[in-house]
Amino acid sequence: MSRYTYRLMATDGMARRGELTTAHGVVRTPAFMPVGTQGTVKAMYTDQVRETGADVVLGNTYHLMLRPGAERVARLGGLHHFMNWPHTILTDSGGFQVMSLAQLRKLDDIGVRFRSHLDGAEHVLTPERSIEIQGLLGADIQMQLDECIRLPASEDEVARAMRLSLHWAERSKVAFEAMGGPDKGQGLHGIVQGGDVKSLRVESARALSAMDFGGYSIGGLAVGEPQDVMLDMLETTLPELPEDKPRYLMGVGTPEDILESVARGIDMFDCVLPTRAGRHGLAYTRFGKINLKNARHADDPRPLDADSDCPAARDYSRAYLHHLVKAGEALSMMLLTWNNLAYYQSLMAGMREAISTGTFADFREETLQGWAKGDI
Ligand code: PRF
Repeated sequence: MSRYTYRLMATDGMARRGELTTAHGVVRTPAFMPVGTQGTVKAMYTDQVRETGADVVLGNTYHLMLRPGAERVARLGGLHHFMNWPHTILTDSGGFQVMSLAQLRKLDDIGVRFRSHLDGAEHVLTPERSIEIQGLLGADIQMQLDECIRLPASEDEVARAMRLSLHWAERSKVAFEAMGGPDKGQGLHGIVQGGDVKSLRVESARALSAMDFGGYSIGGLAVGEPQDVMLDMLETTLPELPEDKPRYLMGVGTPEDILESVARGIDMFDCVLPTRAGRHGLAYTRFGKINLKNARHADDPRPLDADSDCPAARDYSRAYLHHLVKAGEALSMMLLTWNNLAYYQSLMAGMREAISTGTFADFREETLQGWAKGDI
């Protein structure tokens, strides 16, 4: 059984190329993890997700505990088997989703009490129960329960949530070890909070580092603050984390956010953007964003990207994609999701290669120029 280990292979400036090993395979970093909230990356077959170059997908404690239920998934052989994804799975702990989706939330030291957005039933999520659920699902990479504050927020409120998250980090780690997570090759991440307050970010990162987690996640960003504030927080936070552990920026982001965050030392990302945008007629390409709803595509015989390896980008005209989007056809969602995930993965592969060869600065410049030039 492989243990959860990270190996730093090359650096270029602050950017890092590495490999994360889990019981279900190797994750090449910097990595983008497609979001599979309900045990499916929406509109994609798992084989297809793999073929785009994904080494890991994300699942959600909150959704899966409510439906179909963590104990049921465990009885059915765990999430890998249930969704037919034999590679690495990372799960979020549920706190963030409770805050954005559940009703009548009540949070205290013990945990968070809430009503399901599906049927109104009452549930309690504690740090221990979140770890138990992630263990039942069989997640290779697990997250502590935390509290993420939307910005702008008062410094007192940010400090309170950060300290509560630290307290929950300790309890999560005790529960994870008691459950035998390390023996199963699983890893647990502590989550740095602290909003847009540098001193609180530093305090959080130092306290978590002292607890010695398998990896570190950066939470509480991309929650309403401008991009330069987010990047500033990364510059403050990352030097406080151990170099020999992976760093995961949660819920980020646009291709540009990812490029700029890799430049500052982030190793892992997840975001609904490529999948959600794909279901709403938006394509991400090396020429920037293309909105297929726009009538200017109605007579355009060109594919999204003739040089792409992805059939969705290469083998269908923009005119056809425009037609499918206008007609509300399921195939438009399938093709655009496929294109977008393939583009995100090619961006990650490009960054990994550039870091290995010491050409990250050039890659960054060329990529930004490609987006700026547009799709002509
Ligand atoms: N905490 C957790 N999940 C998250 C976040 C967080 O702060 C974010 C914030 N961008 C996305 N997903 N547990």
